[in-house]
Amino acid sequence: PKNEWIKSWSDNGVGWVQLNHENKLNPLSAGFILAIKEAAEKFDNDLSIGCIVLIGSDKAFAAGADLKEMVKHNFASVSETKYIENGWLDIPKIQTPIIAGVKGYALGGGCELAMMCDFIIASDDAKFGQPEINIGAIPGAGGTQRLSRSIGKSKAMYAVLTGDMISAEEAERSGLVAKVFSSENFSTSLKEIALKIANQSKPLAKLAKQAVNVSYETTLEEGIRSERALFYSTFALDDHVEGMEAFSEKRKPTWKNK
Ligand code: CO8
Repeated sequence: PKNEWIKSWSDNGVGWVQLNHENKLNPLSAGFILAIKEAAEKFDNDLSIGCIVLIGSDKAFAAGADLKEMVKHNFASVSETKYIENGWLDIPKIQTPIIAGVKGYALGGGCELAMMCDFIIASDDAKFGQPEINIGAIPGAGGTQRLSRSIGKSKAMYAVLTGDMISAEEAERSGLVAKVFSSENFSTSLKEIALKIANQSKPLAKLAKQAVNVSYETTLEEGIRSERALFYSTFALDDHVEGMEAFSEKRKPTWKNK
């Protein structure tokens, strides 16, 4: 893992992971994605952390797979080295809420990495896209699947077949991005959102995340059954009792995180 390309720090229950490659476009090589995964998993295992945020540079969240590495691969080597299986598949398994904070480019693997997070907050200069078709490939780390589920078939097909970039404004309009902020307000607003989530009851936030994620993976009937089971399980938490009591006593809850 290329840990030297990661800057990570925690602040008031928020775990920050910054992609900090010397090339500000953050090309995602195999070693870099492993380091990103390790940094995120470290925060996921830290009980003081209630929200993880992935960010890049001012120029790019990440401009995709490291093309200087990818050019050396052939069919045998991508399967033998588990090019995608190593690292990429672990990021959606993070249980702590995880936000992608996107400034600049989020292209190819960079767009796929952002979509693996629970939601995306963008600066108004952000540019999303799956340009793989222009370099002799197609999206390979979930892009065709997550983009379709996020913005619908028509817009996903348009993006994947033209390779054109999607502006922050269009990304918000079509639901790829939860909120867009002007580049001056981006960092402060991202911090406020992360802090708000970090201050929720940690077990409740994880259950809520798990419940929403089921909607991606199964039928409506199965999803509703799963949601109900998770909802009933919240009644076993001290924080459920605290939330109910705080409401009747007209005060703010003090979460025990159990
Ligand atoms: N990988 C490696 N190096 C890159 C990459 C990249 N993805 N993107 C840019 N660079 C390098 C350039 O080669 C250049 O290096 P040098 O100075 O040595 O020539 C330097 O970064 C600066 O690049 P530009 O001069 O092009 O910078 P601009 O600001 O003019 O343009 C762009 C920025 C628009 C981002 C442009 O660089 C670009 O189009 N990059 C390629 C984007 C792309 O095609 N991404 C998709 C990659 S494919 C992919 O992600 C497949 C995903 C599959 C899963 C991932 C598995 C690991």
